[in-house]
Amino acid sequence: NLSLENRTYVIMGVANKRSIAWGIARSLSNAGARLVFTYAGERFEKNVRDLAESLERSDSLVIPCDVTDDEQIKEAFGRIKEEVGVIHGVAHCIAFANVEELKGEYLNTTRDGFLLAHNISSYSLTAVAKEARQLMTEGGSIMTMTYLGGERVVNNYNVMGVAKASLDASMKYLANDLGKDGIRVNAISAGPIRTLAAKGVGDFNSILKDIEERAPLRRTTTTEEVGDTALFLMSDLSRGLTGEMLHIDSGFHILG
Ligand code: 0WD
Repeated sequence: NLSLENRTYVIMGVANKRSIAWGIARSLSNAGARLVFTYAGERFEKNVRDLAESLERSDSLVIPCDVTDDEQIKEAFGRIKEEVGVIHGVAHCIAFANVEELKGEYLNTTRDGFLLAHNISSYSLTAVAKEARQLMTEGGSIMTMTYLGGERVVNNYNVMGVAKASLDASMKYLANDLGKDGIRVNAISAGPIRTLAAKGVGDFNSILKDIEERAPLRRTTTTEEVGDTALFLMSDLSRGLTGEMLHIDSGFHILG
């Protein structure tokens, strides 16, 4: 069933109340889960603590974890092990690229910008899965957030699209590695949502408008829709699903 009672999930990537990670947190929390939040740096700490305290359960753990630093990832999961022991899943909702490289021609991507986007947006899933596996002794579910721009060209998405393609492939290789431990790995490909990260993408408003006009459901995606799909992925109802990408995008991806 859909209940997550007696289970603990790590939510990575809440920046503010518009974050997709926060939509996921609310859905999992409503299903009875205990949550651990990780945040990128000090400037996010208060936001994340305030949001965590607004949940019905008051036993959330809130800890720092900048995913560019292997030591911080190790320390974060070490603390999670001490405080909660076993975890049942991780929601990886983290991405970053330089804003100057999210417009114009992809060709202008710098080596540093390319590596930065791939480091934070793609490699981090692998680094996190490696630590999480050790705490997922009862099996469970790891999920990440991706976007259509990794499968085909979306104007201005540029280096982030290339990083998402790498993330999507990592998700499959991780699913293959971790399946034998009863750990499933999947991705949600969300339609565009107005968040802090989305603000960096050039001409984001026209992307949203196109969805409203042409997507089968004729509306943009909400963080609640993504959250409820994450709940499915974290629950036993999805026990046969791994290595999969689910498009929660009002059906936009089927259009030519
Ligand atoms: O349209 C959208 N908003 C879509 C987002 C459509 C499809 C997918 N996504 C993806 C994003 O690419 C990302 O992977 O969903 C994920 C979550 O993004 P979001 O909710 O749209 O954006 P936001 O609320 O900004 O959360 C992303 C967070 C960061 O926020 P900032 O504002 O700093 O970019 O990723 C985290 C941080 O909290 N983050 C990091 N966390 C740990 N270590 C790091 C880092 N080094 N860098 C960024």
